Amino acid sequence: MPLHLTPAQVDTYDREGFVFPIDVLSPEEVRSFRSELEEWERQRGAPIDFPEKSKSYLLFDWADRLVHHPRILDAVQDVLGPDILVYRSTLFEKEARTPAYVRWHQDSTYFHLSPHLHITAWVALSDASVAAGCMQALPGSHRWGAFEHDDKPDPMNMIKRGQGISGRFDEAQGSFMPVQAGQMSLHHTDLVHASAGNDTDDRRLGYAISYIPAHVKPTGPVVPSALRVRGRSHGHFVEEARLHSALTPDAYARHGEALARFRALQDSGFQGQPGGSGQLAQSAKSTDAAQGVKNLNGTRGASA
Ligand SMILES: O=C(O)CCC(=O)C(=O)O
Repeated sequence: MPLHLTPAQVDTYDREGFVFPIDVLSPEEVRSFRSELEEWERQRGAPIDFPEKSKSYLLFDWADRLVHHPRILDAVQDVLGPDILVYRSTLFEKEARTPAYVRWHQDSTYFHLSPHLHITAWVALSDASVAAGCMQALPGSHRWGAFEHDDKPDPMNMIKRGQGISGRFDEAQGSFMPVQAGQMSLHHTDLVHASAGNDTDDRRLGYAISYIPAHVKPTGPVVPSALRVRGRSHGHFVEEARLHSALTPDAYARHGEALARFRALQDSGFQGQPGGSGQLAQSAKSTDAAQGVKNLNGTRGASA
């Protein structure tokens, strides 16, 4: 018996590669998470950006509470089973009336995990309507295999290197995945998905949490870190410690170490493609990623 999803929702996820909307947060919770984030942004005088918007659960109380939220974890457990790690998170933020977007892509091509069992819980902290640039997906594409990706960096692309699939789905619209504040969608790591700009007067805030079952293994030359949030760890990742004091120098140091590990892998290229992690030593010699790999291999397996 599922813990939070209905059997029909579990079937939909299996068949389509995504499922929505799933109610997870009360209006009070949405208000408190969003106001904590926006109070921090007000103090710094700018919207959240890298590095804080990546793996935010190692820096902010609101994000720590979200990745441990029992309703989110219950829904994720319905798909992944009882031993659950957070591999990464990204706050996908589109300011009001901006053309921020992501290209058609598959997360698995640059997450460097095997098998492909990672799931993203995309939790809406504001309404993500079609007009606000909610996610779009190609139903069933999680079963179509891996597509070749390339990098097209662009300031308006919310994914750092602008990863995406060229020339295949450029004109496609896909199925929209609108969610209201407090709801989430779940999508499979092999699903082809994208999103367009925000044409509304509110910012669009989606906290995308990448959960993996603890038996999944990292591939590639650097052991990345992950946070155990339910059940037991299987020892395949450097274990992150749960945040105990938000935004302190200690929290920033742990966050920086975790991000360095993640980026060294992510910036090494695409899994299974020329220039991907299998060929890291050759392809990434002159990049920051290569330097990161060099530094981190010295501390392989050390705790973050
Ligand atoms: O928030 C978006 O529009 C894109 C999110 C995304 O690509 C993801 O969560 O994998």
